[in-house]
Amino acid sequence: MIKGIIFDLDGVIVSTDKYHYLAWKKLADREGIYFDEKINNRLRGVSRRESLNIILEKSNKIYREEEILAMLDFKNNIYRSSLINLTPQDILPGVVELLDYLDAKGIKKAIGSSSKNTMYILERIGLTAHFNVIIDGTMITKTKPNPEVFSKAQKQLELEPQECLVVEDAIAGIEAAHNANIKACAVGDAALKQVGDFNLKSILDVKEII
Ligand code: B16
Ligand code: MG
Repeated sequence: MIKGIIFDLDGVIVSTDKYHYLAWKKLADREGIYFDEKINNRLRGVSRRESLNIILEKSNKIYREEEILAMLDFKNNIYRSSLINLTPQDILPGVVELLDYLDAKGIKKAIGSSSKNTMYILERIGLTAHFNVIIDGTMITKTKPNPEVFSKAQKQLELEPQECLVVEDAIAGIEAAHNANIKACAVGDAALKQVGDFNLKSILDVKEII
């Protein structure tokens, strides 16, 4: 029986993925590195540092550590500036209805995100108080597909893995759920690629599974 749902944030609750793309694109253009939407899909759910490593696969230049750190800051500053415009209207369709439904059913809710900007994003969209547990990029040492983020959320929910479901848009996130022995509902890019245990057209289809 499902007693808790662990939601990824970016691409599931809110479409900050487009802002990540635009900020990385600015950095790649500045550095003269080829970057497109296909490469961007590999960054979904992956930490900031690991995302830059993937982008730098297309570069021949060897960067010094301080240059890497400066690039991470450059990207995050652009990304943070775009988050200022986030409002509750940016919550993805069906999310609020699903959260209310889970409340009515007494099912616990958690966030399991790789983002170090999670708390800021949740505050901007007014959803912080809706979650029993929030695990984000500041609380983990290993990025998805490592199971750390979801295992931590599952333990803090005080549930067993088989009592939880993860909702994810990233292939790396679906793998992370599986590595945590938790079944995964795929939405967005991951659903298109049919990598979930359940591949959903709408997040509201979670209602049919629990
Ligand atoms: P930040 P999620 C992930 O969020 C994003 O999908 C990924 O593109 C990003 O690099 C990562 O957060 C780190 O984000 O730079 O804000 O710390 O999908 O796990 O909610
Ligand atoms: Mg995501």
